[in-house]
Amino acid sequence: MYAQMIQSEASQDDPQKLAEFQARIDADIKIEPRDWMPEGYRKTLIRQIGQHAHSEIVGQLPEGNWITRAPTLERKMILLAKVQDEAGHGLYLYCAAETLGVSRDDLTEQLLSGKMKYSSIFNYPTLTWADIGAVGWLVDGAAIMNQVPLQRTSYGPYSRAMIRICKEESFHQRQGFDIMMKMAQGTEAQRRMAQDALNRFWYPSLMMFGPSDAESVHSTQNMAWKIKMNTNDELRQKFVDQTVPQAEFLGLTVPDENLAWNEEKGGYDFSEPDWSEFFDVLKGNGPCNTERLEARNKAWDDGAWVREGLLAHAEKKRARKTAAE
Ligand code: FAQ
Repeated sequence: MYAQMIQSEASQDDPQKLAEFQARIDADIKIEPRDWMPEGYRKTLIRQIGQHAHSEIVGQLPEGNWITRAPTLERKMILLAKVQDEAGHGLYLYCAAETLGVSRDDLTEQLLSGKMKYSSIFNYPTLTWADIGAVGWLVDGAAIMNQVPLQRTSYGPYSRAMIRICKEESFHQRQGFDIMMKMAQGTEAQRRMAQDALNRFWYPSLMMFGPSDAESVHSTQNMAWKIKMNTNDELRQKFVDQTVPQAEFLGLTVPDENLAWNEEKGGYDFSEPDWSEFFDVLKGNGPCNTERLEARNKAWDDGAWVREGLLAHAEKKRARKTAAE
């Protein structure tokens, strides 16, 4: 509880402290766990890092679904390694959140009870092997677009976790693109599966960047605090500009009739996702929300004996140490 230990409530309104804090942010000096920080900064970081960690953990489920059905031993090994990487990312991020005075158990409890969010994208199903290509290419592609700037985020532990995570995510994106290449250059049926995966994952991937800037609740304050480095729409535009030529290279069609290069802005014009669908998924009504939470709750319940065993072992060790003293 570092942050809570050193911050009195009265100091929260101290204009000098607030000004000094903002000056550090403006000078690109990282904020570390023991530094003074406004309560709002701490809370929004716990929210964002916690949601990010949960996304990595829940994000294992759509791909985990295909580990036993990967088409070759090599593909199975690659997918297994990728899913394990996502678990690792979740753990770094829970550790980063813990430095802000929240416990991992608290965060887990809030995920399992549906109080805390995770990325909307993981509420969509992976129906075919091509979907695993689309997840790596588009979902990891969108994740990287968002996370590369976060390497410069103002909170030290989050920024350092991002540096490590981004290295692994770029490998994930390439393996997804490689699957898409094989499918797009394969038989007619494989090419159709690749196109179908792109059709279904395109708009949910655009939604990953969050609502439009006009609807975003946290962007203005979080950009001033350099928790967020870009707006949701800026990153969405960059993602479209990067991904459309990749789809063309694959010989696939982005499912958007309004997609057109705009010379003046130096980027593509494109259709907005269906935002009512996005907010519906956030409310718990996506195709897989119930299934995802049930799977995480089951994993938690099935692991009770491990936690009990570890606690009993720790208690035994503590008792032995006390007896020896
Ligand atoms: N899904 O005011 P804003 C990955 C919520 S990692 C669900 O714009 P903010 C790796 C938002 O929380 C993917 N909820 O919010 C992987 C807020 O609600 P609240 C995760 C969303 O925070 C790949 C409300 O809407 N990445 O994929 C979403 O400023 C493959 C208003 O929105 C991160 O978490 C959404 N898509 O901006 C794993 C990156 N968008 O909390 C496995 C870090 C918005 O007030 C396989 N996070 N909301 O109730 C961020 O950069 C930001 O939090 C944003 C949202 C950009 C996601």
